[in-house]
Amino acid sequence: MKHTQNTISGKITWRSPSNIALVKYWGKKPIQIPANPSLSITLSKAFTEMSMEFEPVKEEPGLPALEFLFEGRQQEKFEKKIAGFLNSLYQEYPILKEYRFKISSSNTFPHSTGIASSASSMSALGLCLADFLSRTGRMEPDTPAFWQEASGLSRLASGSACRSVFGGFVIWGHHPQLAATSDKYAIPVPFEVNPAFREMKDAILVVSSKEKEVSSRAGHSLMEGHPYAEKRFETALNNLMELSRALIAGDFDKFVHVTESEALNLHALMMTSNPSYILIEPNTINIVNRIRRFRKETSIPACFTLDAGPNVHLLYPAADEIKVRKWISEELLAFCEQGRWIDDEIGKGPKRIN
Ligand code: 2P0
Repeated sequence: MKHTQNTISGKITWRSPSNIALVKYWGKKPIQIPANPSLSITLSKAFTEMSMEFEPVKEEPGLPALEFLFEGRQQEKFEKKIAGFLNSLYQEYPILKEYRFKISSSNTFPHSTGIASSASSMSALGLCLADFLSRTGRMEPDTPAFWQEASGLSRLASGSACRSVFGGFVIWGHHPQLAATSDKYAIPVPFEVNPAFREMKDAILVVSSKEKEVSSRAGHSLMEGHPYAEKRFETALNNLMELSRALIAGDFDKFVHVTESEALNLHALMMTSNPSYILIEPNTINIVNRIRRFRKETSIPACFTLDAGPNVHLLYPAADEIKVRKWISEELLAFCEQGRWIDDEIGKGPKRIN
C-alpha cells in the first residue's frame, strides 16, 4: 500500500432532501453543465440518509474498493454506477484511490411512489465525499469552499442533486443577471425572499409509481438538436428572472404563472422531441384542471409543477394548509394511485448526523 499521512478510517452520515425545480433544468453540455440555469425548492420530508464508512486500502486481493447497500441489501446496479462515478473522480481527487468505502443508503419515501430519488441520494453522496475530503485535509469543513465542493460533486453525480445541498430556494447555473450564480455548483438564491414565500407546502400527488419509460438522461440528450431548444433556453433565462422578482416582491400571481408555465414547457419539450414521448397521464391533467379551478374559486394561490413524470407537486402557502388539505382529501386523492400522496414542505437543507 502506498503510505501517506492519510491513514484514517471512519464513518460519515448525512441526511439530504429531494428538491423540486420551479424553473427546469432540461438539456446539458459535457460535463454536467446545464443548458440553462434552474431554480428549485429544497424539500424536507422526502430525504435520503447515507452513511459512508472508509478505511485505507489494504493489500488484500479481491476486496472491492466499494460496497453499496440500499436499505440493507446489496444493490449491484447502484454499486456499479457509484463505482463508475468514483472512478471518474480519481484524476481530480487521487486520494479516493487509497481508500475503500462502504456506503449504506435508505430513503424516507418508498421507492414505489415514483418520486425521483437521484437528487436526494446523489446529494447525500456528494456531501459524504466532501466530508471525507475535508477529513483528509482538502478543505475546512462547513466553510463556503466545503459547500461548493459538496454541490459540485453532487452535480457530477446527477445534475439536479447539486441544488439539494442548500435549503430554501436554490439556483444552479450561470445567469448573466445574477453575478454569484455558477454552472459548476448551486447557491441559495442571492436575494432576500419575501416572508410570504418562506413557508411553502408541497403536496406530492402520486398519480403513478410505475418506472418511467424514458429516463431523464435520455430526455436531456433529446434537447440536442431539438427544434425549440434555443427558444427554450432563452425562455428559462427570462422565467428565472421573473420568478426571482416574484419571490422578492411576494407576488403570488407571477409565481403561479411562471411555475405552471415552466412545468408545461418541460412536458411540451418531451412531446416535441424526436422521438417524442409523453410522461403525463390522464389523471395528471385531471389534477391540473382541478388545481386551476380551485384557485379561481377560492383565490388561494395553489399551483402545480411537474417533474419528469406523471406525479403532480401541488405548491401552496402554509397559511392555507387547513383548507387545502381538506380539498386534497375530498377531491384530488381520487386521482392518485391508491390515494397516495406525500405531505412535504420547503426545508432547511441537508444535515450531518453524528
Ligand atoms: C430538474 N429534472 O430541473 C429537471 C426537471 C427533471 C425535470 O434534472 O442526467 O436526474 O442526472 O443530470 O438531474 C432530472 O434529471 O439528470 C432533472 P442527470 P437529473 O430537476
